[in-house]
Amino acid sequence: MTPPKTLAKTAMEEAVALVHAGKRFLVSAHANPDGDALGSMLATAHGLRALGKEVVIYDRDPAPARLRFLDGAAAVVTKPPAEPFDATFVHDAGDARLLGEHFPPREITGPMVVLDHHGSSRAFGDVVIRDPAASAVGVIVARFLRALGVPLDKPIAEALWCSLVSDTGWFRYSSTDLETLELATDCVRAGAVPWDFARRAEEEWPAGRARLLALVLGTLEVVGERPRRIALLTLTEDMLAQAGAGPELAENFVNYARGIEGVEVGLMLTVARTSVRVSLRSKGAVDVGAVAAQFDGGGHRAAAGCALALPLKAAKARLLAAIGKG
Ligand SMILES: [Mn+2]
Repeated sequence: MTPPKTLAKTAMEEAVALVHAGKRFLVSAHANPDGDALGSMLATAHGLRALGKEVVIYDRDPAPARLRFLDGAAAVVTKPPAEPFDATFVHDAGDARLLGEHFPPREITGPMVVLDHHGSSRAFGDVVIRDPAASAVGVIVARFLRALGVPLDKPIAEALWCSLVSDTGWFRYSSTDLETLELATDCVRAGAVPWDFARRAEEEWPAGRARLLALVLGTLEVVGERPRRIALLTLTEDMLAQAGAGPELAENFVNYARGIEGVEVGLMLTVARTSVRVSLRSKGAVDVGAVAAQFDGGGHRAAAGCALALPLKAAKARLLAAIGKG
């Protein structure tokens, strides 16, 4: 039996219709954009411009310095735009709070289209294209651009490549699937050069990152018994000052904690004045997204984040208890 035809449009069709109906669009992503947020929003922006649309890219924070070589990355504006748009495309955010406190109001944004791959309990947006199985938001943007009939050119391919490698850990996490690898092939075919990107994004760190890593690794604690061990790293403001580094240089340090034999969950705790920011990484047995959600944070099964308004010692105890039960 053929299923009954419905008149309801899919979210993808609604998003495509908004593009065709409009002229001027806002493109955005979560604050402190990472490689997936930046790459996916740049790819959407390039795709909309290829269709002759006017695009403003806004984020609360600028592109990370190491990714500013990407076409369009330096043009991300951090001052909230004040002129109205026909629609707004938001990337990699399952919670409107992640967009930052100054995100433009509805009168400015127009209808909000959310392209995201987080399982979200705080969903927002008028049109939501969500796929928690997508390895990166770039995969969803590629589907969107295909639906719009925009071919991959070199700037789009480089932006999507950035998104893919950032969220799959260079194609090694469990989310890496055929669609990811086929899209990666398409990106290379369209002009993305893997070593060019890797060299500029990952082989040109300021020396302060190495100095900071040395200090942070000195804090390593491993607790619990195999195969349910938990490894913790701690980053303090003193360490940043001593290393002459900003907190953005600590990106992915948490992977050193997870990458220890017998460890199931790696944590990095960044101590601020009144709270502790936590990055959580799991090898798969523990759902750290659910752990982070207990503390009003979020993320994925294998990678998540949250903040606890507690002193370091108390924050550690709460986290270890939550993971023990997880
Ligand atoms: Mn992402």
